[in-house]
Amino acid sequence: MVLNGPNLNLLGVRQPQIYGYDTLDDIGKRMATRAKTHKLVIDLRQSNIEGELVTWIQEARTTCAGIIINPAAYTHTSVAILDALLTCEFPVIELHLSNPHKREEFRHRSFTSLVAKGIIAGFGPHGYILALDAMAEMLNATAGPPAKRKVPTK
Ligand code: CA2
Repeated sequence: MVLNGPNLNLLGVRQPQIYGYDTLDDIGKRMATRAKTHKLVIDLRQSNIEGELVTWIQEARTTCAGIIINPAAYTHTSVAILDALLTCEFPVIELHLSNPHKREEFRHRSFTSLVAKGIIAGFGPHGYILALDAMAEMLNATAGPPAKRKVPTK
């Protein structure tokens, strides 16, 4: 599951100098194509509502292999999203289009980082592809050596 927090529905429409020219729809299409090469399927969602993101994280616990999440402003504020992510037993990757550490000090603190396996930040929309590749790698690694994998690689 690929989760996106508040205002990311405005991607490609406002502030392209910070967040790039791609819309979330563009990103979703590129991720879906890339996901096929990894034999994965993505479910990309966006919400401006904290509780909705929490509900989707709970849903992902039983339906998904991992979460890539750009919690947007909730990165820096949401204990509720952190608590929901803490209940997940699969890999969580935190993702940001910009590099929050180059920005205002209040963006330097991330609750999500406490649970994330890894963080990708500052690569714009391409970060979503980097995160997907990293997720595929992690899922393959946890599947064990090729002989023990349930899904054949070819
Ligand atoms: O760099 C990121 O991806 C952020 O998660 C984006 C958040 C910001 O609060 C984080 O500190 C870093 C803001 C998302 C706002 O999205 C917009 C997209 C287009 C136009 C305006 C806002």
